[in-house]
Amino acid sequence: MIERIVSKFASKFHKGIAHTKEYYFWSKIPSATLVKEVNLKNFGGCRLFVTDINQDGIKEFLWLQSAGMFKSKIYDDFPGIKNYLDKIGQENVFCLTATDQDGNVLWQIGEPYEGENPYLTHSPEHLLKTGDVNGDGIDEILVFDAADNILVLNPLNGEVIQKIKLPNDSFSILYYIKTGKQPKDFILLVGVMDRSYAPHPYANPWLIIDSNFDIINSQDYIGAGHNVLHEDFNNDGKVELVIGYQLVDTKGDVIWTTDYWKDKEIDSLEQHADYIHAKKINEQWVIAISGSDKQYLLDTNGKTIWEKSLPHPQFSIIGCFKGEPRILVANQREIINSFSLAGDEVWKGMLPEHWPMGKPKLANQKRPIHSSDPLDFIPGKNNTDWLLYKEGGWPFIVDFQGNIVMKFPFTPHAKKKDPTVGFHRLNDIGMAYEGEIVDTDNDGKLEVIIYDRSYLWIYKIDKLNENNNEENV
Ligand SMILES: [Ca+2]
Ligand SMILES: [Ca+2]
Ligand SMILES: [Ca+2]
Ligand SMILES: [Ca+2]
Repeated sequence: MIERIVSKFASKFHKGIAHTKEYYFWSKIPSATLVKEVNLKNFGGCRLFVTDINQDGIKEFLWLQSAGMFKSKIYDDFPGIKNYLDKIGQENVFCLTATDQDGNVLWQIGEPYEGENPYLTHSPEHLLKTGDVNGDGIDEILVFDAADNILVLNPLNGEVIQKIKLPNDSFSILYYIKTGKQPKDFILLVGVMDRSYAPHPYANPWLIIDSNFDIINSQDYIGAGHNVLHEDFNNDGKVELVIGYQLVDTKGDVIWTTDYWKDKEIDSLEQHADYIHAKKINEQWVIAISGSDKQYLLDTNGKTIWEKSLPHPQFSIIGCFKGEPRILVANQREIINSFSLAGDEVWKGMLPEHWPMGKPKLANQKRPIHSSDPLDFIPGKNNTDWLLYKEGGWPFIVDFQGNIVMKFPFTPHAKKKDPTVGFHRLNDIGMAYEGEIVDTDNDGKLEVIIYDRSYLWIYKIDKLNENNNEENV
């Protein structure tokens, strides 16, 4: 009995020390400045898109409520997903609301979700893009509906001016890509985020749609995954696409396959490109690919500079730490690594979970977040860049070597109401926080927007560069 009491006391004592240490650690981290909090009422979305919809020089907010890739019936056979959808009675979630930066509604299409439990979503980040499709100089809004259409919307009032019918409901990635200077010189690249219909491998096929909204190509690509790049990678004045491990022209033809995967069989589920990022360093493109079981760094000709086996690299981004290029890799199930351009590991660690207002009760899994973009890039001055980290709860800013450099003050509205039905990934039911890096007030400096489905907070982060200046003096 006494032993039990002593052990209980010791456990409480250790927890107390850990809590005090954590409190002390965060108290030393500089704070961003909260400039605005906005109640999102019933229109708050799982994803925010920021764009100047009426071309008056002031950015507006587009709030999307959608099931993301789970809009496809292909997931109806997945027990965990089906179970949640059936329990809460979710179907056909689709609502897009345009607001000003104070949350005043400008227009809305669809009906706001009114269910008692949060709707389920996954990877809604590529569901909406903007681009001029009719040559009038104004960018239309292109967005997937809850079925198998892309809607083209008048950005001034949300009116549907075109409906592009897709072959099925598995498509949930969209890019608008300019291919030349004329109004008709653009393509829409449309892809599958995850599960595909037979006979296509995982995250395939990819469609190229021309300016007449005709599908001019449909093709499977090796290792296709959750995002693509479009840049002039070979300096010939034309845009190329990186889809999976292949460089592709804007007609869909393959220019190269990276040497590692040339003439080899790939397991498209276990080895696809989870995330692709590229950067020009000394006038040469380098392409970082997080490939599910390996991390790759490629040159612009598709040659592997280095590759490493890691515990499920999910996301990688190229940035700068004190003037040195760094490739930061976030692994899905374990650690984060930072590599030099040559492939030397310069840091390895785990960023902490951070729930200053308490962790939602149904968070029954350790680090239960698995998003396609766990970190947002914040370009810095003086050759140091930063990242907004969103996978550990309430976001914070880190540098490219895992140092925590800024925290965000929060209001009581940041505390989550516990849902009555749990889902294993907190962010899929809106129990985590999203972020966007945007110059909201056009002062030439970036702000951080943190949001959930109920509230938005805008922060000034100017102290980052100030602190950085001091460090370099
Ligand atoms: Ca505007
Ligand atoms: Ca237009
Ligand atoms: Ca090119
Ligand atoms: Ca600004």
